[in-house]
Amino acid sequence: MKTALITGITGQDGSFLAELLLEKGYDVHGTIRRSSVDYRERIAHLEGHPKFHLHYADLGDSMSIIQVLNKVKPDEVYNLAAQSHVQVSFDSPEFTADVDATGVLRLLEGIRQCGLAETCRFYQASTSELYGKVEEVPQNEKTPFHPYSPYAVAKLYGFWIVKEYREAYNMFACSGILFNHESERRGETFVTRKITLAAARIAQGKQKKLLLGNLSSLRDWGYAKDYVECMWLILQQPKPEDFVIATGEQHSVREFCLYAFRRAGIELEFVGEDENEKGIDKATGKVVIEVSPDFYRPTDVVNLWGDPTKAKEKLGWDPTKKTSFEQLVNLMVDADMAKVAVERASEAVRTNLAEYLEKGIVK
Ligand code: NAP
Ligand code: G4F
Repeated sequence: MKTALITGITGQDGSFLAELLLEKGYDVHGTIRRSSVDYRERIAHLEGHPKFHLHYADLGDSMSIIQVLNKVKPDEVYNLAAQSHVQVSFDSPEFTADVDATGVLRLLEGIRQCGLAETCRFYQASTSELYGKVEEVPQNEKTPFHPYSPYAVAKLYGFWIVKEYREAYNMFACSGILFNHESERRGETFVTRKITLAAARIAQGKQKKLLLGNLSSLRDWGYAKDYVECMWLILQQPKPEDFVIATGEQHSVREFCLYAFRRAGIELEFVGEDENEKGIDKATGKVVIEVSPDFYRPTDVVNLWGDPTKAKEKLGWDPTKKTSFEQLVNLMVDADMAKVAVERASEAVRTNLAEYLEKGIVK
């Protein structure tokens, strides 16, 4: 029976990967950070499982990493921990570099110093952001990198240090160059989730408008649950290699809005250009989407489109047999429609309660 250590287990991908590995019979260990609020929502359903274990560790803290590696002695390490928000990396570039670049080094060196280099396989959560200001379309494993944000520059270091440890110390260390992958568990400030939540709230009369940045940005969006399967497959190969994981399909932010609002029951029409572009509810004529330069980035990556041929051939992973773009949008909107409906119900209860308290009906 294998033992896996997942850093970033509380995140979108960490939670799906933990589920997958538990299903495969692994002993699953994850690292968490202390926080003053509860942030374990995505893994709460796994706590109490006999093969699920959590440890405090931070990628900024070598001692905590060494301690957990020594204790767990994993057969596989999946390094998913990161400051993963591109826009935030412009505000916190040094923190992003410490976690997303030096953090990878701390983990690799920790594996070596704990005497696990020969037995432990290592997966690094690399990213299509490495292609940044893209030099060709679509992008594959041979496309030159041109990182275009502090996040991408930090992740580029992570990519190269993994390659270095593979070559210098013969470690089974690989990077998955994953294109954007989303889900009902996606953080609420990434564009897809921001749109599906807003579509649900606007459809249920809870929000009036959605403010977005660059509507023309193009992404290759897949479903996170399908992508964590590739992380595992990459570590089961006969030799360590890097892989692009993508759907091979590209859509704009504007198009994502059209599909999401339609699923929520609102037909949209876009009018105007650039900062004056607006999304209008065709049925009511109301403006429900506006562009705000607050969400523009100093440098924006606008043309990501992955070529998953190598993954298809070597991993046997075929994105055409996985969740489609429309299915992804639909499942996200459906989950948010349900979430918002409950929010409304509990809010209504609170409102009624306040009223009842005021009238002395409830004491
Ligand atoms: P996410 O939801 O933002 O999760 C990030 C995880 O990293 C969280 O568990 C977070 O813990 C943890 N973390 C942050 N800083 C840390 C630190 N200093 N020490 C230890 N843990 C830390 O991200 P995701 O979407 O699941 O992505 C997983 C990984 O894949 C990330 O490395 C991301 O950069 C990369 N990636 C993502 C995509 C995508 O489209 N989702 C595409 C390519 C690559 P807290 O809960 O405590 O904050
Ligand atoms: O959803 P996003 O914030 O994701 P982004 O920047 O592509 O990064 C995500 O995917 C990467 C893989 O390529 C990961 F490595 C990374 O960790 C993260 O998971 O933005 C997507 C696009 C951008 O071009 C952005 O400018 O959407 C555009 N956008 C337009 N309006 C917006 C908004 N992005 C956000 N977050 N919020 C907006 O209001």
